[in-house]
Amino acid sequence: LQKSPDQSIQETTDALYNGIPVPDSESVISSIKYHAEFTPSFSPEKFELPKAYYATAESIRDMLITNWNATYNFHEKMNVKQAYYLSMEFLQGRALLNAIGNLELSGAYAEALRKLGHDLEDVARQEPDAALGNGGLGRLASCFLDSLATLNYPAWGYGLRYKYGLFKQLITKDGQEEVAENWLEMGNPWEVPRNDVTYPIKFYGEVVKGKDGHKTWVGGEDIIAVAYDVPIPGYKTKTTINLRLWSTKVGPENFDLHAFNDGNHAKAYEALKKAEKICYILYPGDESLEGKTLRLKQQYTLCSASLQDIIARFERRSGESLDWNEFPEKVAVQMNDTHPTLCIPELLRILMDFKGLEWKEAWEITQRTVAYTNHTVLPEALEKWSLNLLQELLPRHVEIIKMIDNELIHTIIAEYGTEDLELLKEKLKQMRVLENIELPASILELLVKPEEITIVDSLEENISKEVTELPKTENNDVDIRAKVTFDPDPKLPQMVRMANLCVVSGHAVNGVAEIHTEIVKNEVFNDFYKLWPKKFQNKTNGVTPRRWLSFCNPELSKIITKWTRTEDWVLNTEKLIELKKFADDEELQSEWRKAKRINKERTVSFLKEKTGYLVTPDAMFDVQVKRIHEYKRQLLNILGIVYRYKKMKEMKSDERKEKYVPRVCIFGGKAFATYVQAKRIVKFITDVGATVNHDPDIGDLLKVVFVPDYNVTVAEVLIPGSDLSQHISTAGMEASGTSNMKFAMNGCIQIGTLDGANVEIRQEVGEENFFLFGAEAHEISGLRKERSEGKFVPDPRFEEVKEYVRSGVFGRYSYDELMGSLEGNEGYGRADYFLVGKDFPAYIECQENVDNAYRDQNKWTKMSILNTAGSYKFSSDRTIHQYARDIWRIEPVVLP
Ligand code: B1H
Repeated sequence: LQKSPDQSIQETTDALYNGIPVPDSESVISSIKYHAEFTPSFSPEKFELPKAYYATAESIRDMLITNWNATYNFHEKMNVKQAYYLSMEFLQGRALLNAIGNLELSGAYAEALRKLGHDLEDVARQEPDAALGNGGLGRLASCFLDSLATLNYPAWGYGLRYKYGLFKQLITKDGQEEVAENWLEMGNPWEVPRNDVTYPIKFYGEVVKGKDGHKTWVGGEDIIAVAYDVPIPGYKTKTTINLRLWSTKVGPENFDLHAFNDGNHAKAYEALKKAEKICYILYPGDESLEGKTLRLKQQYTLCSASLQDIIARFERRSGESLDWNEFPEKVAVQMNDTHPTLCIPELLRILMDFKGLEWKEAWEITQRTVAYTNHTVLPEALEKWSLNLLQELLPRHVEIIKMIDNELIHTIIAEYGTEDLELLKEKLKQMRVLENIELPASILELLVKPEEITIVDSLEENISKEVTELPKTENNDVDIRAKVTFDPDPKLPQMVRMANLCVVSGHAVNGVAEIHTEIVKNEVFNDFYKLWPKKFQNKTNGVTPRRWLSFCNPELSKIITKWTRTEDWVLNTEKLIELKKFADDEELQSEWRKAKRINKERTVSFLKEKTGYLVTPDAMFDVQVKRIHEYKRQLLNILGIVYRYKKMKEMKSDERKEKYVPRVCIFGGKAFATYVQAKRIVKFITDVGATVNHDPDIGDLLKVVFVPDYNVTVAEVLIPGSDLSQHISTAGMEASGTSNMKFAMNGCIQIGTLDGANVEIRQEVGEENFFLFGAEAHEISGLRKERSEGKFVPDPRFEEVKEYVRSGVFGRYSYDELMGSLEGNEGYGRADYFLVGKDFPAYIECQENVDNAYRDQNKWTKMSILNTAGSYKFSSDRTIHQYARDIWRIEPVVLP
């Protein structure tokens, strides 16, 4: 009997919902056919790949929706405490194979599509990469969502639905070129617009004070945020959580019909354009930010819409028994870096101005609700906003931020006392939320005798009556005031420090790897750490073993399952430790090598397709893929390659082959469009490749390939197919890194510095299975000082390699700036701030050790196995359990 498509969808979803083993390929076929016919976005005659993709995705989405609704309803009914992960970035990548994999329907879908004339892999390749993020920070958010769903935690993600995600990178003869990528062009089968979930968002305007002292923010620009929901399925569970992305539009009242009727179309659409612009594009800065109005509008849109939504849900779930003091018992808000900081004043504003709470109560509730994750200690990445810009755009929030600053000032005074005014002044200067802004008069009143005060403040309401009425004294006023406060420097901008705001307001502050958290506690936020030591925690990052091992590396996964005798490792990565026992087993080693070989062959075809270069899988694949940044030191890598090339050229053919292991050096990563130095590095790498790859003396001994447009999907191919991966940042500068974890899981050995999570990876996989080199974090400032004092003596090999580059071997492009940046040459920037010269000799020597280790394939394979075994700790499941237990205090909820 032929089932109607509706029937089969129902059966499929029922089966899933009731935990009945998987639907068969026949019901999958009906559901795909149904969508091909009844969810039309393509012409009816054909069933070609794009259409097959959409129909397949829609058929999967049907199943997700059933679980998604069930999850939502159950959470609603149980009224459990829920965590909300607020992030300006979610780097989701492709969803189809992930969803099919999490639902354990790979077999059924592959078979169904085969019967329909297509290959599942080909169909999956039709999906654009959802790149609503820049790099590690955004990808971490996406891994967290996968773990939250998998572990049945009641949690949601909140973000923005950018029309254009991260730019697409083209590599031309001039280096990197950026083009916009319209990932939504063909429609997005994974999102559900919720036209009934909208919130008003205001910008500009002014604050008016009613007779009762009640503040209202009026006037300005009004727009509307609309929810788009994306289902996030867990692995082997019905739990399907929600990623809510906001888009922006205007209400009909904002369309100027009069202007339109008068023929002034530009004016008619003005408000509309302004609103839509907000979610137009992801800011492509990684670890740096320009203080632009549009970015601030984006941040506020995320915070305001999400908080209004969370509060509405809390009120609805509370019903009759609404009690605002219960809010932190039901809601945990996690801020992914400082980008969503505005949710702090926004929560306070709603509680005070709309729910009628007093400051003290609202402040306490807010502190118990929000927590902050720090992802970087690079000074240029610590977000600050101009007070003027904030004042103009969000006047009420600035009042509230000043109140928070005031609370902090009181805490600082209580801590340091008023005896040593110089010390106090210093601490206030460093710790306040507001930078370069006069102390409120009410504070001055506390610090000095009334007759010594000059009134200086702007914050009218903080000046108590007694103080304003004090006679101003002539003698010594200014001097005494200068002791306790500091005059704002009119030449310097007045700023709001978002990280300080987060640290004061959050009940928890966490770093993302042990060494990073130590730096956060002992350096960057040391003053705050001394005030509130218990607030500070470490939560070492993790990655989802579903996407980053099970699905991207089926070859290796099969072997792991065979030798650990269970598929359990996908959920309990501790099971990977079992592999240690067999690290010397010849049979496992041979299977392991075969799997790596298959993955490398896949990389070979991929590189051929994307770059035209044909490389041999017999060579060692040496990979560095990440955003291009000076601190990540792609320059150290490429200079090491250049040195190797130079030495090879100086040798006779036989000698060369004797000394060097054949290598394919693979680079990938995007440079921020206006980061000139990073773009020079991209150009340099491609130039080296162009020379080396065509050098007949060298042949397969050395190849240098820059893979264009590195993204999640590219990573899923490159990581399983690499032998060696590089994580070589200047120590102390990479907060964690997460690709290092993915490489370890996939049995790649690392060459790296003692930085970020490398430290913990090395601990887990064993020192002998990690190639370590370079200066350590505690040495860096001393080394920089030494350098600036002209005491650093560079290794002759470093001088040699720079000279070689300058001689023009790699073409006519001027490398003076790039090489100059590595020297104490004022004209070219920072006198090797990232210590490439210092670490260069250690690096090339370490690379020789790598060669030697690789020659012994049994040894290498053992190291590879031990890397996978030791990677168990770096599952984001572990990380999420720790956040849930130590910060959010939420419990898993398993659907009945
Ligand atoms: C990380 C960022 C970041 N840290 C500003 N900070 C951005 C800063 O658009 N912006 O303005 C975007 C991103 N990203 C990364 O976070 C760290 O560098 C990695 O070391 C870390 O692994 C990752 C996740 O914690």
